Amino acid sequence: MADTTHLKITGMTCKHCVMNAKKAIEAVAGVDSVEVTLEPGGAVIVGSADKENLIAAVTTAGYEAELAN
Ligand code: 9UX
Repeated sequence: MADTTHLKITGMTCKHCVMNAKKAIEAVAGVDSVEVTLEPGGAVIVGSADKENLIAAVTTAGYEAELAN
């Protein structure tokens, strides 16, 4: 069953940051779709991806993430 994960993301300051975070999240196993917003900084991910893997991907891309739901 597809799960939805909401992340709060901090450290994104421009539209390219949003694209970087989106690509990083899309590369995580189990992600079906993702929308990333700059203001407020966040992401909504649909799929079966492990939540810690999602946070790790955003962190590796250079931003900070925490679960928002
Ligand atoms: Mo914009 Mo973000 O020039 O990591 S890409 S600040």
